[in-house]
Amino acid sequence: MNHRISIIGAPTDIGAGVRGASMGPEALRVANIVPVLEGHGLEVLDRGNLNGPANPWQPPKDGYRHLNEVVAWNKAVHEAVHAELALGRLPILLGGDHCLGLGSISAVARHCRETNKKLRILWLDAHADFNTNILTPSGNLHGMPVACLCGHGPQELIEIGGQVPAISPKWIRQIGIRSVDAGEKRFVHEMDLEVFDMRYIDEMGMRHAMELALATLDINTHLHVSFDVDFLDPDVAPGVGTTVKGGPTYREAQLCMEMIADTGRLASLDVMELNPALDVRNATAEVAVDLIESLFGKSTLMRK
Ligand code: 6HN
Ligand code: MN
Ligand code: MN
Ligand code: MN
Repeated sequence: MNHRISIIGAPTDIGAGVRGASMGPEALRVANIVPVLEGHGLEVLDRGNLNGPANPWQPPKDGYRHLNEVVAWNKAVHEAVHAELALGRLPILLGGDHCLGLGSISAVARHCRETNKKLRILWLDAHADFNTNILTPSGNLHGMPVACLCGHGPQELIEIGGQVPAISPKWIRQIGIRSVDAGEKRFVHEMDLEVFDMRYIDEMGMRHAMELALATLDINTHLHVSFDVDFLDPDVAPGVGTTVKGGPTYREAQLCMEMIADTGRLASLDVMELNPALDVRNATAEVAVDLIESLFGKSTLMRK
């Protein structure tokens, strides 16, 4: 794995339905994300925070809330993430809400085109984030980034990566899903997304789900993890805007991260939707940092 890490903060809640994810980057820094990663022998550069428009807190227009502002933030994220990849570094995007996964992953996809890499995306989330302006019950763009990446969304957003669609649905594996809107569910099936939902994890276990999600990686694969903190059970991680009961336990989440680490293929990461305004003494930020530590190789004594 690349040992040169760049942290990029994107302090906005522009795509969310609840305010507060804009404070996520600072809460993750307070929870020691930088020294924790340095403690594992990684070289960490904190690039500071990106800038973008304020949240005007307006109702949706044509099924999209704050579309212009979401485009501006995603352009900033796209350029920042791509710049770090071009320098040969491993970017960690600290959100911010999950609409920014579009900017981040479109940058990763562009980098993979430029360097002839295969791309595999693990989408760890309670939600599929596969809505469109027609299907959405909320108009919130953090419910739409996966659809946008697959080419279904407003032109100014889907074209940010320079190629439409930015990715193929075949490159994604979704894990932990347990809240999908009715129209969104039909669209997930229509596009044939590979989803390891909570029912699957209950029946088959996290280990089997991850074995399948990580199958067919090879030496030429760029592995991107988009970690929506609401992936976790709310008992473990209350500090998110859209909690959904019945998520992975602390140990299941650790196993998920450890199995990703074991592949040695992790090459970029998003840590999204942490909402310090809803957290309890920064506990969710600390759990997120703990899991990120496992993602970068912390393991129990049984392994070297
Ligand atoms: N997230 N499916 C709901 C919506 O409004 O589209 C919730 C989306 C949540 C998005 O947590 O990143
Ligand atoms: Mn440690
Ligand atoms: Mn999400
Ligand atoms: Mn979510």
